[in-house]
Formats: sequence, C-alpha cells, structure tokens
Amino acid sequence: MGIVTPGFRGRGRDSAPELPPGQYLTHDFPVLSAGPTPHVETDDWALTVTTEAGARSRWSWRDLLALPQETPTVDLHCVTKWSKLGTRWRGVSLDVLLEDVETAADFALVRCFDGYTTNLPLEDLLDGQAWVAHEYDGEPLARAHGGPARLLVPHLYLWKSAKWISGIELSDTDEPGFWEQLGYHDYGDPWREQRYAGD
Ligand SMILES: Nc1nc2c(c(=O)[nH]1)N[C@H]1C(S)=C(S)[C@@H](COP(=O)(O)O)O[C@H]1N2
Ligand SMILES: [Mo]
Repeated sequence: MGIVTPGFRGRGRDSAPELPPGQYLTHDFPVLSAGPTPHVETDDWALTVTTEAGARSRWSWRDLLALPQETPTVDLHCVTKWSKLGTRWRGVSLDVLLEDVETAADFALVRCFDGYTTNLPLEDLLDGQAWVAHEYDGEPLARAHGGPARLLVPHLYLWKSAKWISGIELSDTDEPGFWEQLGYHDYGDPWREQRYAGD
C-alpha cells in the first residue's frame, strides 16, 4: 500500500489528508516511552483529580467503566514526525470526569504510574478535546500504549497524551512536565509546529 494513495479518504476529507508541517504518514503504531512499561492491574488502577484547593476526586476502574463512554476517531501527531490518521478509541471524556470538580484553575499537570508527567492548560482538556481512553481499535488498550488507560489529547503532540494516567493536578500555575522541562514546547500544537521551547 502506498503511503498516500489517490482517493485516500481521511476522516471527512475529500482529498489526500493534510498533515501538520513536518509530519509524515505512518500506518504502524510506534511505541515511545521514556522508561520501562509499568504493569498496572485494573484492580490497582485509579485516577485522582486534585484541585488547587486540595479537594480530591477519585475514580476506580469500575467507576470509569460506569461513566458514559465515547468512541472518538482521531489523528495522532508525534513530535518525532510520524502521524497516524483515523485512530479509533473508546473512553471517557474529560468533560464528564471534571463535570462536578469545582475549580478555577488554569493549568493541569498530568501524573502517571511510571512517574511521567506532562502539563497543559485545563481548557485543552475540556470541550470534547480529551479522553481517558481504555480501548484502542476495539480492543483493551495494550500496556505498551498506556493500558489500562491513558490520556488522549489528540490536538496536541502525542507526548501530551500521558500513558498509564494516574492523576491530574489542577493549579493556578503552569508547572512543566517531563519533556517540557527537557526543552520541549510548553503547549505543543502540531499545526503551529511547536516542537521545542521557542518554536
Ligand atoms: N506515562 C507516559 N506517557 C507517555 C510517555 C511516557 O514515557 N510515559 N511518552 C509520551 C511520548 S513522548 C509519546 S510520543 C507518546 C507515545 O505514545 P505511544 O507509545 O502509544 O505511541 O506517549 C507519551 N505518553
Ligand atoms: Mo514523543
């Protein structure tokens, strides 16, 4: 199969898909992790949201599955320049998770079972832009890709889509995460090619 075949139909597109600047199409699903893959059983999995006032909300695996589920089909853009179009997921919208969380915070720091962190503005988690995803392509999410559950925030570079998500800390201040401290862009919009700090 060619990389770009004539008549290829992306999601809702009539012509060959447009990729963000500097990206190429891949049909694989590469694995990129900063360290070893943690083994998180669903019984041990929980997501904790902490507000700037210190209030905590916690969802067990069973709680997560009891919430309304969505099946987003989204394009992924990795800062290492591969893009994968039309990926199919199942999970819970952050709009649902944060619905009853009282906060006036502007920023979120996402924490993971492997110690990874990433930061983003809280508004980028809302309005149908982000999910806690636990199925990929109709199957339980593979451990290497963040199973049992990962953050999916496809409008930003994929390093923001934290695998093995364990917590979200809401804050008035923007605290850089793992890659952001190492010189990657604080926001990471692929369409503006915000790869590194200063881009
Ligand atoms: N917890 C955690 N999440 C993570 C990472 C990681 O090392 N640990 N790597 C990030 C990076 S740099 C990328 S590009 C994507 C890769 O996701 P994938 O392995 O499913 O392709 O996960 C992101 N989320
Ligand atoms: Mo990455």
